[in-house]
Amino acid sequence: MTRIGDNRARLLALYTTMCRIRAFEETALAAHKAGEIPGPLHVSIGQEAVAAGICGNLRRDDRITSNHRGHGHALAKGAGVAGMMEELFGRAGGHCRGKGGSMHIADFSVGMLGANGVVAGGIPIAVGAAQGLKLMGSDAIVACFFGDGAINRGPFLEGLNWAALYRLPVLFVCEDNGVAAFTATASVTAGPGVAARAEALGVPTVSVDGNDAAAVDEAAARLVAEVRAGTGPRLLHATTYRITGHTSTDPAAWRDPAAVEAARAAEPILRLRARLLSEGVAGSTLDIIQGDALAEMAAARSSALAAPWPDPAVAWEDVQDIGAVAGEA
Ligand SMILES: Cc1ncc(C[n+]2csc(CCOP(=O)(O)OP(=O)(O)O)c2C)c(N)n1
Repeated sequence: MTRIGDNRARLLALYTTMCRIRAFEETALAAHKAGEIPGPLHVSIGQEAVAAGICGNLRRDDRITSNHRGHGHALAKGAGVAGMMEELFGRAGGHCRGKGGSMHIADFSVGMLGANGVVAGGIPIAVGAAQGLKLMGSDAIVACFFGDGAINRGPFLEGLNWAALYRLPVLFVCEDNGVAAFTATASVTAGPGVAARAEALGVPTVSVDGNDAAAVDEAAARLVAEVRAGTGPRLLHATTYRITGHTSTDPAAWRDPAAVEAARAAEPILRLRARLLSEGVAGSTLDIIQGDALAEMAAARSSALAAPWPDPAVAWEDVQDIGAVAGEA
């Protein structure tokens, strides 16, 4: 893939996606604080470059699976903002009719197979989807997002093993923010980490600065092409930093304030902005992109607040094993 000539457009597209993710999550946090959203949110502020860089290299018919911190993945893959916001607000027009909330947003129309509250739960789903695509003779691929905490769960081993054995079209993406909820991941992880584990299973791995959107984009372009060509799974290890606490109710007092301050200075949107400015893009152009993103999300918040609640009669629809739930088993 040649980038000469279209490089600035690519960077601006990345910037736009990242600003939209940041604006969505900041708006959602404000709505949560105002009591408009039931249940906590897991936001990805500081990690936006990974979602934007990967999904910018995917086709609409490619699939993704996500984790509990999935707003950015869904948005970058093209999920509708109104449906996402309404889902957080528990309204009938949400992508999952208001039943899933923040941790379970799915939008099959754009290949977003679902966020997932179970750590590592998206990995077998991605592998199964990839096997289905391969059986159907499709050249679509699956990008599978998970955190560094997920590599200590069984589905990581099972999923990578199966994908490698059957040469399935999966790009595994480990967003390594150094913590699993509140715990330093290194303190609970044996051995050298995710890349070594993947390589041991024969899954080629690339490591990248996950706060450098252009670097993620470059790496993703190459890996997506390899996976699409049928060479089997690949893994991208993207190091990043989650600026906020674990959930919207966590003030993150456990964080080292100096580390947070350093992370704010090195956060991916500011970094890409600096690069675009240095390449001659006007600051006013970037301000407009940011302002548009904020306006889009503010409008989605107002609409979600005014949107109808689900009919209580549908509460038991979409529920597995309904007999047991209703006490009839
Ligand atoms: C199977 C399972 N075990 C425990 C939890 C509780 N839990 C929620 S998020 C989380 C940490 C996940 O770490 P990571 O995937 O690195 O993402 P992070 O939240 O740190 O960004 C844990 C242990 C869970 N949701 N699922």
